[in-house]
Amino acid sequence: MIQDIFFTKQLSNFQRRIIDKIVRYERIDQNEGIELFNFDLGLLGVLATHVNQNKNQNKVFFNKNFHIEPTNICIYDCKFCSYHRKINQSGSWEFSMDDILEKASSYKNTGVTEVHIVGGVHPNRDLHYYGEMILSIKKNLPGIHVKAFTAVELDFMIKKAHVSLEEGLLKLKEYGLDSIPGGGAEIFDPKVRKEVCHEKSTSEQWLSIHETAHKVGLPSNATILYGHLENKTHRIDHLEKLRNLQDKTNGFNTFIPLKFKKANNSLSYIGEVNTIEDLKMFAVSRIYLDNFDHIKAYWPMLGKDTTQISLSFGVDDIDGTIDDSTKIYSMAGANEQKPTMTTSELVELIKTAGKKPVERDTVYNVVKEY
Ligand code: V47
Ligand code: SF4
Repeated sequence: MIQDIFFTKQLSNFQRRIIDKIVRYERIDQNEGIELFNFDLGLLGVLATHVNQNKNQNKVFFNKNFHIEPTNICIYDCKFCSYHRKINQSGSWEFSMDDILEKASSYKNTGVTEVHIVGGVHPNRDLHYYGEMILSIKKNLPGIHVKAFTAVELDFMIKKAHVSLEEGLLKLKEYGLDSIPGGGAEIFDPKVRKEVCHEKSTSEQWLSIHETAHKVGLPSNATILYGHLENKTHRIDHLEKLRNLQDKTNGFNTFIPLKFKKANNSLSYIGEVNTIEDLKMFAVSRIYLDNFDHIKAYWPMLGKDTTQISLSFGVDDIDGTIDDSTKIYSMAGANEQKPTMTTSELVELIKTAGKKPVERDTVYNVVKEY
């Protein structure tokens, strides 16, 4: 019995009741979620693996993808962000439509199934500009899945085009948008959010954009930015809001905990949390989000070693090949400064962790089993 393992440890009655619920796949509440962070790491790994096995068995998913970051010019000034610049500031970039098409075309016949587009909130670009970008990319790469724009970018580009949220999302879908990535969620607690990114879309706006996207048939991902000013109560509050929305819409594909990286930003003084904390965050997310099928570790940020270990802490997805096409994390001091992994490297990483690699498309249809 899985419970027998735990009775060799010193546990309170409260902790035993939580374990009992998890073992029986019952939903835990917020207080129980907060208590999980006090659990021994090994125990959390066993519990998260128990939940994950029930959902994904031994499978670990990855995809073949690349990123386009059209600009790092941004009207906002999030304190954790190392990436944004103002127009004409040194280090800023604005790719032209031709640059973007050239990049997209270079992936012809490479087997990539997804392009992930994300960038700064540019003051002069509205949804029609980005819609044309999607149209042209799809002309060059027919059949590619376009996962694009955080809720924060969408909020701005839709308002700039003077249409309602629903009209804007439908229009982007018409242009060829297929799904929405999970960025911009940061931390939903209003006080901490105000501290780390006071100007940008509120938590309510983020949730409403994802709810409306699900309503019009655009699936999405969700994230949390952890390891800065938030505490475990804020983390569980964040997960609770996502779990509630998922109960309503069932539109989220996956949840991605993003570890705060400290280089070159205004929160550098905080430092970074350690690997134990990372693994706890993955395990608690896996256990708490009982209505999410997948938990993703974003390997360029975590590094290959921690990503591999995360597979024993509830993670069943490690994102994609990426092909050195993102700067958000390298500029913040990520473990992988030139993030590229070939398919065989991804497969090897998963196999040496004792798991079964499965290439997926963005919405988790199986492309190939290894
Ligand atoms: O919202 C910015 C984060 C996010 C830092 O949906 C930082 O598949 C850590 O959401 N340290 C954008 N994180 C990227 C994102 C994402 C990434 C990979 C896959 C998916 C997906 C989505 O990056 C931002 C913010 O939370 N971020 N700066 C930093 N210093
Ligand atoms: Fe802009 Fe995004 Fe950076 Fe915030 S995190 S400053 S919205 S690019």
